[in-house]
Amino acid sequence: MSNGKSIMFAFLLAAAILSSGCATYVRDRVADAGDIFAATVGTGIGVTAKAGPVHTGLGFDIDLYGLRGGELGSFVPDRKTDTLLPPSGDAAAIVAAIGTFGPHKSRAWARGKTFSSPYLETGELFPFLDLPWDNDAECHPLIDPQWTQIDLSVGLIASVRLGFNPGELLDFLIGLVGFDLYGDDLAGSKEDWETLAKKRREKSKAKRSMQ
Ligand SMILES: [Ca+2]
Repeated sequence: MSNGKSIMFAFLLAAAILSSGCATYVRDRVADAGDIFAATVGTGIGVTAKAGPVHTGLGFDIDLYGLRGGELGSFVPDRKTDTLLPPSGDAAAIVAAIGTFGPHKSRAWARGKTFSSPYLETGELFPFLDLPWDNDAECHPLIDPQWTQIDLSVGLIASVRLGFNPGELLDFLIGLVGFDLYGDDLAGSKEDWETLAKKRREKSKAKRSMQ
């Protein structure tokens, strides 16, 4: 192979490696950006507000469409999955509040964004607190994304939710230089969600054992 051909080959190889790495990087940064804000429309009545685990209001809502937990699209329950509870919604009666987000074995689940109130799993209610609960909670980051989520929902038959998560903003910003605060950089991966969720849990466990 001549020098010219060798240089061209090396250039093409570097370009191919770089472009595949870049595509993964870009997909993960786009996914991180999508976690920062929530904006959904749905159905409900009254007002609910949440700042991390502090959750109150008077009313309920069910998300139908929009952006929440990095997912953009429909939150309409899938009849085929036998879901008894809506996959995304809040209910609050001043001191008692519950919330739930996202079906298991979804992209949001693999990225550690799904949660339920303990009430939905154990029947326990805590005054003004809606603690994020998940089967995999012990494997979540020490600061779960839900600890930094701020949401406001207003409904009068139709409902609107707006949310902001400063923790996810930090995850996005430091993600630009290659650090994954919430262990959710899976958007560039090609494996199925269960495999990815397992990997995230193992990564979180390893991080915890080092702390
Ligand atoms: Ca991230």
